[in-house]
Amino acid sequence: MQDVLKAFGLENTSGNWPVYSPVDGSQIGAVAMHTSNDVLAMVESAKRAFVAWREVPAPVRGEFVRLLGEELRLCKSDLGRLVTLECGKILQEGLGEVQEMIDICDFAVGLSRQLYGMTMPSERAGHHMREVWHPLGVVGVITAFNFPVAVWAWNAALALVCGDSVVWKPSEKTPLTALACSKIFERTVVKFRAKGHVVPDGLMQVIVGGRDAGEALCAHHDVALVSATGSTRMGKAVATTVAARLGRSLLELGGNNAMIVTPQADIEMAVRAILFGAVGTAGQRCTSLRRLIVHKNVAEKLMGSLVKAYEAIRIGNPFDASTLVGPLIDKAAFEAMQKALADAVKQGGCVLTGGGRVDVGAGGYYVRPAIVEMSAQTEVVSTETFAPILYVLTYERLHEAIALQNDVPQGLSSCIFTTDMREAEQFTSITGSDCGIANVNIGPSGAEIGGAFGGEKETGGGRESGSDSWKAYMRRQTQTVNYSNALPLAQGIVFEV
Ligand code: UN1
Repeated sequence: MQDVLKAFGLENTSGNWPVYSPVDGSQIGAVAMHTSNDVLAMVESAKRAFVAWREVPAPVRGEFVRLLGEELRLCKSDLGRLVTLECGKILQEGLGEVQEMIDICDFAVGLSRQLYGMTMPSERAGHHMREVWHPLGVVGVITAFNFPVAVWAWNAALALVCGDSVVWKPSEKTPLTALACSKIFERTVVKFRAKGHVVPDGLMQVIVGGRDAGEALCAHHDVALVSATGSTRMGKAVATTVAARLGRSLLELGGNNAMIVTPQADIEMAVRAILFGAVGTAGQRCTSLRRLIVHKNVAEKLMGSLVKAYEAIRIGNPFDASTLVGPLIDKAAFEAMQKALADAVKQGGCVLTGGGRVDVGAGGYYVRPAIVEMSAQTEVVSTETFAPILYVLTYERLHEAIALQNDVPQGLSSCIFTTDMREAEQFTSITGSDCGIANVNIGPSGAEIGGAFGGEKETGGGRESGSDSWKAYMRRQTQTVNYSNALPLAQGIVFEV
């Protein structure tokens, strides 16, 4: 384990905040927590950095992000392993997360030569109207433990090509991966400067802190955008604080993602997708599959194969290549799972498999993923529990299944398994899924970075990563230039002396 920390010079960290690995519960380091005053100083320096960085031409900023992507390629294996060590996801997923960082860097590099504005015809002769996108300012990024590095990269890669500076508050459960990213960033700065380019100090800073530090970041009037990923409860607090000063927020919050399996589905494919979606990352993705809405005619067949597949899942050390499910992040996550299971039973549910703690011969909270049959979409089913619990409901008519799928407070990701194009089109139509993401014959998790990522309702409405999400990191200016000798007014208004 130590060698992974050594790769980033983090083998001898010290401070008042201990850091534990969920793999075996051992302490792997300690960090010094920043105070709210530290946050104020960081925002000040980020503001100075922004003022310099915004003047660097966007394609040159893109060159910086290209080098960042190169650095990430060089340390993909080390960083992937550190992610596994600190947040417990299996190594394949740890590496996948770093790949997601590399992908967004590539995307942002291309974007740095685009950032397109529009021109539009003016109603006035000799006038030119256009829309220009300018850098926005300091971007505050708040991330969760479950994607400790990729979500930072989605935000940072875009913010940097857009000409912004970044102050990042990672989860206090995963500060070491954040410090590793900061080292990777510094290596990039050295290489970029060696090429003769200017990078202002303070362009990207990491706050190691708790709730008070996050609050100080959100409340600061010099933070133009707060991009926050985490629970709906956290998002509501962030949104309120940022809105109180009329700042901008981009929220990517809880999901309660469903899959509809119709009688026309390829059942074998559905089973594989359910496994990855519901037990992958030990059910700790915001896109994890939490609800299965299956047609009553195929329920028995599907559930038979699924329970069998669940019972064969290898649970254990996330570094072992054969493991599919690693540990939960901590004891609190385990307790939340047990509480949800008890509530589900009280609300009429029947646990078909799993739910208990698994002894893998090390510390850590390892669990057997659970499937719970429900007769109704009760309160516990409508709540996001960050653990591998899959609730199963049945339906008879597709519109009922879609209504069930939409009848939760969250609106992140959704999917349907069917080979019938009518069903697939109905699901993705205006009257279909109300989520930000709607997939056909693909599970709800594992989105590519090219699409806009995020969801509706209590998921917060923000969009990150691909498509035109970059616009959130810039300010739009409408410009009208009069190159004539006259001064005609819009709407034909006459205003003569
Ligand atoms: C998250 O869980 O916060 O689509 C992000 C996915 C990943 C990102 C998940 N690309 O599952």
